[in-house]
Amino acid sequence: MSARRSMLLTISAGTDAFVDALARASRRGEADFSKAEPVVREILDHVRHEGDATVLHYIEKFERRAPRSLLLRDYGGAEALARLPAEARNALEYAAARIRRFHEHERQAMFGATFLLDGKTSVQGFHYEEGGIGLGLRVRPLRRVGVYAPGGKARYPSSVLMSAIPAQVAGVDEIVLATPLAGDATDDAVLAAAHLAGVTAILDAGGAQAIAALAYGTKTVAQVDKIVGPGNAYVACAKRLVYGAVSIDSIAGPSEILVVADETADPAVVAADLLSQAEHDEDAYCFLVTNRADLLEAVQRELATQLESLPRAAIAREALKHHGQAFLVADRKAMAETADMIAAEHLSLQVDAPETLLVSIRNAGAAFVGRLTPEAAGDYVAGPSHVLPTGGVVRFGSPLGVHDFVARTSLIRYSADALRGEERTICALARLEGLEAHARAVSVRCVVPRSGADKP
Ligand code: HSO
Ligand code: ZN
Repeated sequence: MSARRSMLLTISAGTDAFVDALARASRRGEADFSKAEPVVREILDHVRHEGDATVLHYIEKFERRAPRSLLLRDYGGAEALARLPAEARNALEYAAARIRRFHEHERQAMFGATFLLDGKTSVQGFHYEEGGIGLGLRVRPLRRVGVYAPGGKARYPSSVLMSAIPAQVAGVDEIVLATPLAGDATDDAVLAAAHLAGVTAILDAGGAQAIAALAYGTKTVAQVDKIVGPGNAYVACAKRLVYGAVSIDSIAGPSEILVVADETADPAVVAADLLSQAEHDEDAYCFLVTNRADLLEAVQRELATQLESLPRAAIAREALKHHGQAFLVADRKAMAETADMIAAEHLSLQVDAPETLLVSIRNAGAAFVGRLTPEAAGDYVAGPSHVLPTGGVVRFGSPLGVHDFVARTSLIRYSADALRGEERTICALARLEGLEAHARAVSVRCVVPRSGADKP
């Protein structure tokens, strides 16, 4: 059975429509950049060769404004924070503290090990010795990163916190926030968030021109090592094209939520969660996976009722119309399998024993466990970054975190005896590959020393 009910398209297991819909849902991340790419290539090329003047030219052309300066080092973040109404200021400070604590836990758990590199200087990473060979891995923060934050209808101070705080906790020296400023009081929340997140400068630009400036550097904007943060199709396309000159995080597509619900779920809560993603934009994805037809009917009714009083109902309706789907399946096993195939950015488990179900779901960007946990709490205050892979990328991608802002250096140190012990093995492998100079670079060190030359 496949029929358009009021809000979510219902697809029942065991039908061809189910197989098709699931296959289409798993391919939803295949972005089509054919429209954006020629424009973006031209922008990247111009900025790369002509620098600041071109960035300003594109800002004028696309953003219809002329910023006084491209890069603001003293952007007045502390003053902006002080100007905010107390409730907003407290909320931002509270969120920043929670996000920082979560990422400090991440840093400690994943990169907390340290060792003495020169016998007295402690560095992050690990080190051990094996038969006279010192081996280690040094973890080092990136020096300079660019954090992109969109302007317009998706201007979210929370995303500034969620992108920049992990970089700050990782120990990045310079965090440049690229975002188009409005030049009025509406900037305050973004400037305040930048201040709380340790942003060191603001690049007052958006779009592909901002990505180009960060990736290639100009006279006023220093080249960064990595660009992170969500943006529109032009930004996504630009990030993809500059990869190599700089690193990037995963390419963000429209927001997604997948609610898995059984008979213990409250239809009003399920509908509210679906709408909380649907209101982001017309392309947002809202999936429901359930084993209960009666629950699905109740959710459909709730969606219609709740939409009536939603300020962004027009956007949410479009999202539901394009990408609102309910998968009706037989049992918990099928619920887990379906959720796994969809591989959603946000997975909300509104079922009995949610952790037990989660054991059999591999693919999810962030899991919201139990019906008391709204996805919106994760968007703002819970702690983990809300910058998450979309479009099924969670199969191999992870939430933005401290790991995105560090690189590693392998450390290798041989003693004379250790090298002699491995000389034959290394030379055998080098000659197997026809690389005689490699073999000689080992043997030249293994000649019996004259006096005193055997010191390490
Ligand atoms: N849910 C969005 C993030 C966000 N929500 C920002 C509110 N503000 C990411 O998918
Ligand atoms: Zn959201």
